[in-house]
Amino acid sequence: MYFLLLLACTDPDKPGHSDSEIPESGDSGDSPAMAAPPSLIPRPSRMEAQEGSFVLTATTGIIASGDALATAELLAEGLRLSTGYPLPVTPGSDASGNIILDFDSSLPPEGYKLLVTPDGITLTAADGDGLFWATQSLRQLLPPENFQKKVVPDVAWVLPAVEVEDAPRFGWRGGMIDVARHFFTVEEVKRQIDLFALHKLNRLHLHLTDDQGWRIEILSWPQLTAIGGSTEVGGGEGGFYTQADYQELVAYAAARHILLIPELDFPGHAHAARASYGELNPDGLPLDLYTGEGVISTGLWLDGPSTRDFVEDVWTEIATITPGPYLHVGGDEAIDSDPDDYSAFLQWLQGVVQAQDKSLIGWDEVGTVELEAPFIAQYWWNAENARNAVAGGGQLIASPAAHCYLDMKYDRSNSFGQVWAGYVNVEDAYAWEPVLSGLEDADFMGVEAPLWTEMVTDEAQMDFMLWPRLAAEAEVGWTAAADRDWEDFRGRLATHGARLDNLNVGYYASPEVEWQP
Ligand code: TNX
Repeated sequence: MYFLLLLACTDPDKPGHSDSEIPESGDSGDSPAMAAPPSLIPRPSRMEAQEGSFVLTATTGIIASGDALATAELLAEGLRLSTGYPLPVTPGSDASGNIILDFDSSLPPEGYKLLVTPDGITLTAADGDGLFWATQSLRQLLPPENFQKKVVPDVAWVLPAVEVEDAPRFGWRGGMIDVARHFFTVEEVKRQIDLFALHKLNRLHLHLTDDQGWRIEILSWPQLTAIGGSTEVGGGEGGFYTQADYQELVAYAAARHILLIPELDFPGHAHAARASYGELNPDGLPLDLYTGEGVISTGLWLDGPSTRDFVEDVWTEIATITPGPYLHVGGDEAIDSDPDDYSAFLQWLQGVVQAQDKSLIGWDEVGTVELEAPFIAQYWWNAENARNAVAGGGQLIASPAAHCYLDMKYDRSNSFGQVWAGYVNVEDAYAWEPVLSGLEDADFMGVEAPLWTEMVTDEAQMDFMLWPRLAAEAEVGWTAAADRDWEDFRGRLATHGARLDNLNVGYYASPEVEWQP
């Protein structure tokens, strides 16, 4: 049922088809311009190529009203930059020569229909998410230069006529950025948010605290950032987000239909907190800051008289500025805590989270604890913990290190990256099934790929580790298992590279892919 491609419209040898002819304006019905065959990532549920193409011109308008307006404006803003066209957004119903965005309540959550004909383009969805994802597909149908941030002259802005009907397999498709080991600025994170959106990823998990850094302002405990945020792995100057910065990221992500998930990692990985406040330590003295690359996972002093007040305070402040329903409490590698103390602490912590009307997420170790449903365990290493979590009424996020840990090297040629979970090349990131045997799709919220940053020091290295592997993970989370095929993905990725190039993404041009120039 998939890919009934009628490629006649893209045959360069057919009379009247030449990529040197740039249409001037207006009606695109029998445009001479050549459209590339549709090639979308993630792969949609159904796509049928049609005869002809649509040409975006100086007279194209975008038609939307009500709840569709914000998405229409974002689409217009993006396309104005590269095309230089006015692309006015107005209410109305006349699709001819225009791009029309509208709602259709019969479609599934986050799903959409995208119809490109020579006369106009129609995007419909049941909800704002679906409409936004439809615009991301639309942009992938345009020439890759549409991703530039400045006007690109002499491009025929042609889209192949096509009918797409699409909806995701999982409602959770995410990436995690560890801003604790190395700090990344608001602007750097926003740039990745845009890239997430392009791939229909809808969750950004920020790992905000770890042994080497505390990255979020806490008004009631200001030394967390003054001291704990003052450095990072390697001893650089570190940094932190003010609460206003954090809220700016939440809003920027939300406008792109991405939910931000904050993580404060306890009871392990708490060295930066204990270096910031003496009262979190048995001898009353703050620890020395830790700037090493290796995992030490200093535990909280669980019996300390201030420790629970501290944890409750920081979570209360974060919950107040987090509109989403999830708080990620960490819970991994609690090597300093005895299992009973760990359980008691996690159960207490779930109460703190519930008091804020939120749901708890933790790394798979929380599967060893009897928690109240609903809760979510993020499966990264121990499948038995993950299964225990499900048996206890929890759900899972699939992040198995061997497929999802984007701090691993792709292959032997890479000069930096971890190898403890093996190499993770693009095929490893793509060709895996998130649902553990014996469990069901419904046991899984979805898929998330973490980028730990002990070895990732700057934006260029972040780009290299995330892309194109995160595009592979996005398809694992979005596309039905039966519609996924590595050879097919590899072919589409070859085309996708030009999009990433136009976005100035320093991705790893893995030799697994025959990248198109
Ligand atoms: C394990 S995964 C960790 C992190 C490290 C990562 C390095 C997890 C929950 N904990 O603290 O950064 O390995 O690959």
